[in-house]
Amino acid sequence: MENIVERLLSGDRRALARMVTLIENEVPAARRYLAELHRYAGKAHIVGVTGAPGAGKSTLVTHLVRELRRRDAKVGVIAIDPTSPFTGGAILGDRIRMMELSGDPKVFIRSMASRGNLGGLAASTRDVVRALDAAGYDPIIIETVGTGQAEVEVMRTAQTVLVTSAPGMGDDVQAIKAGILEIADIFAVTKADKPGADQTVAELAMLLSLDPMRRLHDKSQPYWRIPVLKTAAIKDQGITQVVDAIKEHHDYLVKSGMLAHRAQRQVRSEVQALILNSVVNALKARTTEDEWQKLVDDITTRERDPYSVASELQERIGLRQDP
Ligand SMILES: Nc1nc2c(ncn2[C@@H]2O[C@H](COP(=O)(O)OP(=O)(O)O)[C@@H](O)[C@H]2O)c(=O)[nH]1
Ligand SMILES: [Mg+2]
Repeated sequence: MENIVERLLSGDRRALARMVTLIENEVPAARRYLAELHRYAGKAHIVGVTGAPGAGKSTLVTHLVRELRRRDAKVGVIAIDPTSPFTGGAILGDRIRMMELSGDPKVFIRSMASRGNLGGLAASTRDVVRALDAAGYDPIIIETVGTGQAEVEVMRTAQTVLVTSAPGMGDDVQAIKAGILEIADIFAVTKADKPGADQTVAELAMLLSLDPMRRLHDKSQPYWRIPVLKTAAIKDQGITQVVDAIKEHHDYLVKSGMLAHRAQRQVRSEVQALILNSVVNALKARTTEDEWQKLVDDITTRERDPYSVASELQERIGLRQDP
């Protein structure tokens, strides 16, 4: 049998699907394959689509994929389900809608369950992106709900982040204020066929005008002005504008040197995360849950302190003590 890496690189979709499963199941061999794939990746534009549940992300993504196909792109989609992949009506709806596209050999769609620890989801998403990228998919779209630290972490993998917000979801604008604003490169007010879309656009534009970077930026440097676009996916309106904005943002990232800068930052955090992960795994392999519980109890009852416990455990996994 030919090597899975070679088959993936030659465009075999089954090999790619298999690789994604290996990544999801954290099969140790996956790392070896990914290490080989690394040098073939790095070409794709990675686009994150986030927003509250029901904001219209999946519908928008489906239409974006259609438009990208019209432009002859080979598109990858990673949809991160907040629940298990086989439950939930909305998610089933997503799957059916997206399945229409998955008959297309130049579209690869995969949904991943957001289980596991905080760093785990971001790491496996990054690995799936790497596999799709090496297989020649470009752009790669990652859809995830905009709530929770794990999702924000996932969005860091993206080079361009599209934040969606539907009209009449007042809390949504609040949520955006609370943190998503910093990661947004493009805003899309979805369901613009419904009343209140213009008001949501105005609210977002207001929020963006408060962006301090806008005043602080060096005028001689390229500057990205975050666009607020309106889409009515069910009427196929505003889709080409979003695809154009995604492309323009990519051009901006290249010209400003931000793409290279972000790539460097990504690599730093990835290597650190890999080390951290192996330390945590080594610790888990050498301590039983009972023992761990006992230590936690001792610290909470003040019989022991966290520093000496950490030192002891560090030593057990062969890590040098802090100076
Ligand atoms: N009126 C209207 N409804 C939409 C539009 N886009 C999506 N929806 C509906 O909004 C609901 C949630 O959409 P979905 O794409 O699953 O949202 P997600 O949870 O953010 O992925 C579904 O019932 C969609 O049919 C739109 O452009 N206009
Ligand atoms: Mg969805």
